[in-house]
Amino acid sequence: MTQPLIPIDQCPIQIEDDRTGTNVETLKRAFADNLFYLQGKYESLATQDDFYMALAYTLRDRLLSRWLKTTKTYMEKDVKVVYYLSAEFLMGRHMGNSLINLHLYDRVRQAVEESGLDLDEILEHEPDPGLGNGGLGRLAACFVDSLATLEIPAVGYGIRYEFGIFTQAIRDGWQAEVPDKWLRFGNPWEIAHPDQAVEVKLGGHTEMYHNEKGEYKVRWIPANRVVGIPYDTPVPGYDTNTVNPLRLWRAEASDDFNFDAFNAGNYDGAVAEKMRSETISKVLYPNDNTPQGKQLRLEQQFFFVSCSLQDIIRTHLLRHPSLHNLHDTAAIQLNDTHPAVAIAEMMRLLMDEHEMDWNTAWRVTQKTFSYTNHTLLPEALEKWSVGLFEYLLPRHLEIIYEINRRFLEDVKRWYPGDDNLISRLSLIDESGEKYVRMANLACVGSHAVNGVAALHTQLLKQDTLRDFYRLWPGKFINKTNGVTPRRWILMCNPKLAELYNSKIGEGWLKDLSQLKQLEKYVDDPDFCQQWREIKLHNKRQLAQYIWEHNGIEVDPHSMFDIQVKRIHEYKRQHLNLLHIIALYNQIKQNPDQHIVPCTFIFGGKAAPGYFMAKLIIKLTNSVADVINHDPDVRGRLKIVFLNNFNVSLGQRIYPAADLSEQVSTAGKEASGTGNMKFAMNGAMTIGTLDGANIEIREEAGEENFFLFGLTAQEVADTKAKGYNPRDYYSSNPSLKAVIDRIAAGYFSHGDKELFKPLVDSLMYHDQYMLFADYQAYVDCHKQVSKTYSDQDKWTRMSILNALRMAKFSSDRTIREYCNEIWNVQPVPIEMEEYSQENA
Ligand code: CJB
Repeated sequence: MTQPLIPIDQCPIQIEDDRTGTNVETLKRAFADNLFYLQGKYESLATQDDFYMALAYTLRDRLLSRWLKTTKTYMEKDVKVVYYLSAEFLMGRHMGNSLINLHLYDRVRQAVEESGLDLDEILEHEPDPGLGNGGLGRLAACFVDSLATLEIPAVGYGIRYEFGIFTQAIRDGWQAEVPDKWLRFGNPWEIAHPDQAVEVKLGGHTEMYHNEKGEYKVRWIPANRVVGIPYDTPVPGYDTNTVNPLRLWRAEASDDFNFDAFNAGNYDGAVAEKMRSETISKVLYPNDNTPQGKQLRLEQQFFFVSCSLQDIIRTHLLRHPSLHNLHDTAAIQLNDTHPAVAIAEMMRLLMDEHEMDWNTAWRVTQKTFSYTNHTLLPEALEKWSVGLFEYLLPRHLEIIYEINRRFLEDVKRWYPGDDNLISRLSLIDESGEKYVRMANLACVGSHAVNGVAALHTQLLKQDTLRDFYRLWPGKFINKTNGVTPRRWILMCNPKLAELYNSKIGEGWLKDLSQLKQLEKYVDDPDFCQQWREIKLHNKRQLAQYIWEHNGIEVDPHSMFDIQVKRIHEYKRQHLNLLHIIALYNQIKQNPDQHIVPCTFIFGGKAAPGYFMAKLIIKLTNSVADVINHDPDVRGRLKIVFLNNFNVSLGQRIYPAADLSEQVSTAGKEASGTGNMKFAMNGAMTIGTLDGANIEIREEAGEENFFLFGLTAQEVADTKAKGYNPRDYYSSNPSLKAVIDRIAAGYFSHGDKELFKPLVDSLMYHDQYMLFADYQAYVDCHKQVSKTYSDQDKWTRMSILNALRMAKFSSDRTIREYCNEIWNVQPVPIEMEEYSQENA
C-alpha cells in the first residue's frame, strides 16, 4: 500500500535540512548541492552564472515553505484578496531583496565567502528583470513589496514578457536599442504552473441561442484560442512570513489550434499561425505615457486580463457556490487603463459563462473593481478603434455598447438636454473615427477612481475626468504614491541604514516615521560628519562606475546634480541642458570667475519611436563632449549620460545625489516617484510645483526645497493667453545666447540642421513652456550653488529631507488603499521556526 506524502510543514520531526536551514554550514552545503545537481557543474568548471543560479535556488528553497503556508492560510481562512492587475511590473533584481527580506544577508555572505567566492559579484550577475517602462511599473513593484510586508493577501497579475524593456546603448551620442533577452539563462525565481493554464478566446463573432431554460443567450464563437500559462514568482514581505505570488502569464498556442489547417496539409501555414499567437507575450511595448494603438497591444491587454479574471473566479469558486459575493473575496485594482477591458470581460464571464443576469453582474463588477489613473497628458489616454475592437473582441464591444446605453440613459435622466455632456461621457468617442475610451470604461465600471498625488487628483477632478466627478464625487479619492524603503534605503544605501540602525534600531524599516526621532542629531557635529562621509562614499562609488562605463573622470567632491527618468519633453531634460549651457557661457565669457564644481548626471530611455526624446539624448551627449573637453572649463563642469538606466542602476544613483532635478512643467507629472527616492537618500530637490514635489516640499519644509517655475494654474493661464516663446528669447540675453549657441551648430561640429527640430520646437510651439521657466530655473540654481558652498547648511537640509520622508513609504500608500478602497485586512502567517538560527 502506498503512503501519502507528508506535507513538509506537518513533518513530525523538524529538521534543519538543506532546503530550509539557515546556518552557515547548511547554506554552504545547499549551495554546493544546487551547483552540482541543478547546474550540473563541478565548482572548478562553474561560471559566475552557475554560482548565481545555485545561490538563487538556495534562496528560493528558503522562501517555499513560507510561500506555500501563505497560500494555504488564505484558502483555509477564505480571506479577501487584493488582485493588482498591471501590464508592467518593474521588479528589479530579486536576490538582494530576498537576502534582505529573509534576514539572510550576513550568513549568506559568510557562506559564499567561505566557499571562496564574492557575493557582490554574484549579485551583479543577476539580469535586471525589466518588465516595465518606468514609474508605473516600478510603482507596481513597490506595491507588491508593501502588500507582503503588511501581510495583506495579494496577487500581482501581469504578463511574462519574453523581452523586457530594451537595453539602451549609446552610439555616436544617439540611443540604440538592443533586445533584452533576460530569460536566456533561465529564471530561477519563477515556478511554472501549466496545470493551472487557462484558455483565452480571440476574434470571431457572436450568436444568439436558447439555453436549457429557454432563455435567449449570447455566445462568442472565437476565431482563435490562446493558452495562458502562469509563472509565479515569490514576493516575500520584510520581517514577516508572508510570501505572496506575482503571477505572470505566458501565451502559448492551444493544442487544437488550427487543427483543420494541419489536416488539410497546410502544415507550415498552421505553424506560422501558431507562432503568431505565441507572440502575444513576446515583448513589452517600450512606450511610457504614450500608448501605441497596435493590435498586438490590445491582444496583450485582453490576454492577461482574461487569464487573471478566470483565475480569480476559479479561486473564488473553490470556496463559494456562486459568484454573487465575488466582491467579498476579491478587490481588483486596475493599474491605469491597460487592464480596463477587464470591466467588459468580467461582465462576459459572469453573464455568458456563469449565467448571471445583467443587473447582478454589473453590481458585482462595480463593487469589485477600482481604477488608478496615472497621467493627465491627453495623448496618453488610451482609446481603441471600434473596428479593431470588434475584430478582436466582438462580444466585448456588444457589452461595452450595452454598458454605455444604460449609462447614458441615466445621464439623460440626471441632466436632461445636455448633449455635449453626453458626448463627453460616452464610452465611445464619435467625433471622427469611432473609438472606445478606456478611461471612461474604467470610471463607469469601478467603485473608486484615484489619482497618484494630491495635485494630480485635483486636476483629474477639475479637468481630465471632471464630468465623471460631477456625476459621482464620492468615487474620487487621492492616493499619493510611495516607494519601498527596503529597496530604496536599506538595499541601495547600506551605510545610511547602518547609521539609522545604530541610533534607533531597525523599526524604521516598517515604520518610516521613526526617522523623525533622529532630528535631534541635526546639529550634532559627529552625526553631520558621518552623514557627509556616507554621501561621499556613495559618490565615490558612482564616480568609479562612471569611470569604468563612460571613461569620464568626475570629482566626488563636486556637486552631483542628477536627472534620471524616462526622456520626455514634459519632463524637460532639455531645460537642465539650457542651464548647463548658460553656465558654460559664463565660463567662456570669464574663465576665472568662481563657479561651484558640478557633475551633471543624466540617465533614461526614450521610446524608440519618439524622435524628439532621442534628439534630447543626442544633445546631452554632444554638450557633454564639448564641455568635458574644453580647457577653459578646467573640469569644473562635467556632464555624464549613463546609458541603460534601470532599477539596479537607480540603486547606485539615488544614494549618490546631492541635487535631484524634478523640473516637469507644472500639471504634467502625475506624481513622480524618483523624486521620493532621491529625497529619502538625502538629496535636495530643485523642482516645480508638480506632482508629488508639492507634498515632498510640504513634508521637508519650504526652506529645505529649491522651488522655481510657474504653477499649474499659471501654466494654464499663460497657455490661454497665448504663450509666445519668442518674447522670452528676445528679451532675455542669457537665454538668447544659449539658444543661439545650439542653433549655430556649436555642439554639432557646425551642423546647424541637427538640433534645429528641437530649437524650432522651443522657439515656436513648445507645449512645455521651457522659456517661461528658464530665468526662474537659472536663478534657483544660483541659490543652490550658494547653499552648497555652505556645507554645514547643506548637510542640515539634506538630513531633514531624508528624515521627513515617512509619507512616501509605499507602506503608507498601501495602508490607505486597504482601508479606503479595498476593504482588506492583514492576515498574519503563523509558522513554527525550524531552528534557533531562524529566529
Ligand atoms: N506613468 O510611468 C508611467 N507610465 C504611463 O504610461 C503613465 C504614467 C507614471 O506613473 C507613475 C506612477 O504613478 C507616476 O509617478 C508618474 O508621474 C507617471 O508619469
